[in-house]
Amino acid sequence: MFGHRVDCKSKSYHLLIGLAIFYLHTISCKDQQSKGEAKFEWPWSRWNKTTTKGKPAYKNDYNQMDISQFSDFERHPCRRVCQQGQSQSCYYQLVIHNYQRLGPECQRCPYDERACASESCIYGDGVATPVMAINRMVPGPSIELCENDTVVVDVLNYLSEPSTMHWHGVHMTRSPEADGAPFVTQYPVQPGEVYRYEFEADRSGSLWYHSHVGWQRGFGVAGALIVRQSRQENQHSQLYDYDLVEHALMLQDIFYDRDLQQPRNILINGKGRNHLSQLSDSDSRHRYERLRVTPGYRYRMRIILNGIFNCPVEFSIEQHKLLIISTDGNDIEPVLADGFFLTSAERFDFILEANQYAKNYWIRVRGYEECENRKLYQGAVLSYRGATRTELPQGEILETSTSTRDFTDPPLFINDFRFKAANESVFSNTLRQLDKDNNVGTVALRSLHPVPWSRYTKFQTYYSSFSLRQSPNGEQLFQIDEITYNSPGISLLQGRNLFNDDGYFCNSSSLATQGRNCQRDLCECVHVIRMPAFRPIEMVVANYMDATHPFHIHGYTFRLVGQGVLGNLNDLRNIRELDRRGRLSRLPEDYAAVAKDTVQLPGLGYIIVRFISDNPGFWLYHCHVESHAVQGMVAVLKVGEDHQMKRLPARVRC
Ligand SMILES: [Cu+2]
Repeated sequence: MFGHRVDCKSKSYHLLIGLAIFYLHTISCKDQQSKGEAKFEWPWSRWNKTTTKGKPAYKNDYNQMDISQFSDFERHPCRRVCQQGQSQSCYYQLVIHNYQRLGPECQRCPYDERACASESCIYGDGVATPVMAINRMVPGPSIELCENDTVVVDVLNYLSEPSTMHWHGVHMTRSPEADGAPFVTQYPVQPGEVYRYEFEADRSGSLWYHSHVGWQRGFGVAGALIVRQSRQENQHSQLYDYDLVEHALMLQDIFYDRDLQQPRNILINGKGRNHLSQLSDSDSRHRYERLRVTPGYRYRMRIILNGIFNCPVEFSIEQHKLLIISTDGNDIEPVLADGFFLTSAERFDFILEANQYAKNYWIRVRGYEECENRKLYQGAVLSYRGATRTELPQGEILETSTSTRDFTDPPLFINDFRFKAANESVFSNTLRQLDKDNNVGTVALRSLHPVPWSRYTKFQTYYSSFSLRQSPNGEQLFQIDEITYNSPGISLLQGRNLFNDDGYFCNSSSLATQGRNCQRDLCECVHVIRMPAFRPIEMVVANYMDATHPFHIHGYTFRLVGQGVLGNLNDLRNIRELDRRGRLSRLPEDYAAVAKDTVQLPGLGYIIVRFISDNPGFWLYHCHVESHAVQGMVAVLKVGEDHQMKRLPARVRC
């Protein structure tokens, strides 16, 4: 009891100090504002809608930059064959700046393919449109590391708006301040400023990096982050001969100009045909990405979807099978398939055996949902040594045959986002789906590693929901737990000792305690869900919308133990009730559930994910469709107590 009182006293003491600092801070910010300096938004500022409101001042200021600052890291010393116990310290400089597709640098490219390779030309699909580039590249340069390398990246913001960089898939166990979540783990990097990200490559796999502010990812601020293992540690090393960085493909649905309403194309490594022209796919005036292979060898390929709109894609290669070995950087038991689906931020690695007649083949990407409405698709060229280097495959990209097999044998695709409703066991449903449609659902994939808990582990379950509602003024509000996220004004990790959580945060239970009904009222606040550290955690997330949403959390890799569609019964009240009666089934306890950091939350369906909360901190939890996240489909997981998190200097800032 005594201890408790002391604790309370010290808490209120801290709170008083915190309030005093806030007060002083607000005063000084007001002073600065009156002098016409930086504006301090307090207490709430909406989620970083930087590029949506008003027209930002786009300056083509890259001309003044020192060209020697740019690098594609092709000769970087950390690009090497990984050896056990030989980690390095790796330094990179990323300059983010405004740029243009089909700018003056590309004048000769439409007539001469070789001219497109000039280092300063971003040809894209041949439509002039503003982009945000990294080191004059879209997507940005690939970073290649070995597991356990120490990474130091200076990000120079030459944009005319704030920015941050998120390292998608890196757990940031010892460096939460490098996670790149604006006002959660850091203050945004202001125009003209540099921020140094220092972290350890704490796991291997196909990871990526991207801006976490506004629509910058959609303007092109993203790149591949490939972390390899030594041959001894790599359990799939026997399956392939080559793992080349040029075989990493970043797919992106893009918009034109600053029209953020709709996707206009899908690009593969920033290239491809446009859909404004009537030219056939195999017309030599299109500029496609080319992947070269030599007959008889096996190649590891890495596919990353930098998805901006609700635009899942289907990936396949003409007349080739894909041996799928990894998803989101996590190795799985290999599955031989004809192709796979990706929603935003998901990755698949596969092995392609160059065992077909030596010619050029189409690599095919077909868009669905919002991309299907506009009939968007894209191609790249798989070019065998011996085939004509400049020639394109014959025929149209999507019309060519799917498989090398006989057509009576239906093609097999994995990770299909189009689920079928079923009230029964998810797992038997998955197996039946395998049977009927010959497709493998995400939940049926098997990790190479058993789950890190026992069959007797008791999980603490959190129920959560993704939904959409209309505000009275017609604005679409995307929500988690029927709350639209507002960005705080004080970065949560840096300022955590300066505020009282209960006054600063909200979540469904705190709002219910206050008598707020978020189904009726509009709830907008700093949505923070608290979880204890170092506990087995389970999240059951329901989707109230027809569309699939890519569920993503920072700081963790989780295991997917359930995924299904309940249709009209898919609300949390029903799901809780089903669960209470033991009818919301999970995979068997001994099943090596697939490990992911982003997973499809099916339309009118649900997912069940599990992880051990061994990484205390503030971690974003959000939909990875950019257009949904900027409209509020975001929350924060506060894992552990303030004292369990890394000590960082408390900072407030204008
Ligand atoms: Cu979404």
